[in-house]
Amino acid sequence: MRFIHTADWHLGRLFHGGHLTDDQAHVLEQLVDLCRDTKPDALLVAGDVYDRAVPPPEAVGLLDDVLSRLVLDLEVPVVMIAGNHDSPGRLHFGARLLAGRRLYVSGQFVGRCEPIIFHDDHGPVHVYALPYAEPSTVRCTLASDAVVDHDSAMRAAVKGIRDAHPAGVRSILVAHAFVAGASGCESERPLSVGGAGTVDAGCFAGFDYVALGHLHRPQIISADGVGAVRYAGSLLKYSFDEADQTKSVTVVEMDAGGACRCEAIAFSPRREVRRISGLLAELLIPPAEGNGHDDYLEVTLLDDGPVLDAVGRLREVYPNVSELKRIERKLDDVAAARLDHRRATDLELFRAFFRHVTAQDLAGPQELAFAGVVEEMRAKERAS
Ligand SMILES: [Mn+2]
Repeated sequence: MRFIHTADWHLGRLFHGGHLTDDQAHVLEQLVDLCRDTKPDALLVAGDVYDRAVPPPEAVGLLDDVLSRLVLDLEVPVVMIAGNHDSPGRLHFGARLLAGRRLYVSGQFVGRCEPIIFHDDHGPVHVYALPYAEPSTVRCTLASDAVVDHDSAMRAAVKGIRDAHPAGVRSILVAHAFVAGASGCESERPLSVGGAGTVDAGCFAGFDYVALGHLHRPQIISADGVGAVRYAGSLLKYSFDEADQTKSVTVVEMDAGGACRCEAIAFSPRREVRRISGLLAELLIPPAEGNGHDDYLEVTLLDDGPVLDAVGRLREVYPNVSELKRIERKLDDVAAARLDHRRATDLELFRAFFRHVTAQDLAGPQELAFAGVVEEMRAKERAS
C-alpha cells in the first residue's frame, strides 16, 4: 500500500498580520500534483486542518477546492482528523455523507474508533483515524477515572483500538499529539497549561505506522514495538524559529509485512521565511533580482544609535519585513547594583543608564554634551 502523510495545514492562519491563503494554495497545488503523479491509495491528514475553530471563508474555500480535486478528480481517498486547533463538531460536519465518496473525516472523539479498511495485493490494511480530544472529553466519553492527562487519554483510546483489532492485519494510526522527547517550535499551541501535555511513544506499540500531527518540524520518533512513528510537519513555516527547516510530506510504501519505506518530498514555498541581520545602511542595498526580496523576513538591526522608521525604510526594499529586532546588549547588573541612586550625581546616573542600554562607556565628548544639557535645564529652572 502506498499512502501520503501530511499534517498541520493551518488553513486560515495569519503570519504577522497577513493572510497566508495564497502561500498555502501554492504548496497544496504541489500536493495535488504529487497525488496525481504517485497515485497513492490514501492521503492522511493528521489534524490542524484549520488554524481556528471558526476559519475564514477563504480557508474553507481552499480546503473545499483541494479536497474536491483529490477525491473527485483524482479519486484519492482522504482520511482527515481534527487537531487541537480544529473545532471537533464543525470539522465533523457531513462525515457520514462524505465517507460515501471516500472522504473520511473524523472530527469528534466518540469512544469507538472503527477502522477504514484499504486493500492491496497482500490483503487488508486498517486505518484508524483518532481525532484530537481533550483528556476530559476522553475521560467522560469512556467513563474512565484512569484518564487524567494526555498520556493516559491516548493509552485508553489506543487500547480500545488494539482490543478490537484483528491479529495479523496491518494497521495505521492517524493521531494528533505531542510525543515526549520530540522537538517543538514556536508556532504550536501548547496542549495543556501547566502539566506536560505529552504522550509516551510506547503507547503506540503494535501499529505498523503512526501518522502524527501537532509538531511542525518533520521528524521520526523511535519507539519499541512500533513500525514507524512520524511527524509529517506543517505545510509551511509558521514561525521564524522554523527558518532552518524544510517542510515536506511523507510518501510511504508499506510492504506485505507492514514494514514501511518513507520518503520526504519537500515543498517549495511561494515565499521563504528567513532571518537576516546587518547594519541598516547595508540592508537597504537592494538584493539581486529574484533573490527573495519578497520573502517573509525577521530583520535584526546591528546599528547602535537610534534609527528612524527602520521598518518603513526596509519595506521599500523588502516589502514583507514581518519583524524587526535590535541587538540586545548584555546588562552590567553588578555595576548597576553597586550604584547608590540616592547619592549618585546626575552624571553618574546617566553613565550607568548609558552603559545599561548600550553596553559601552560614555566617551569624553558625550559626557561633556550631557553636562551641557543638564546645565541648560538647571539654568532654565532657575530662571523660571
Ligand atoms: Mn499544529
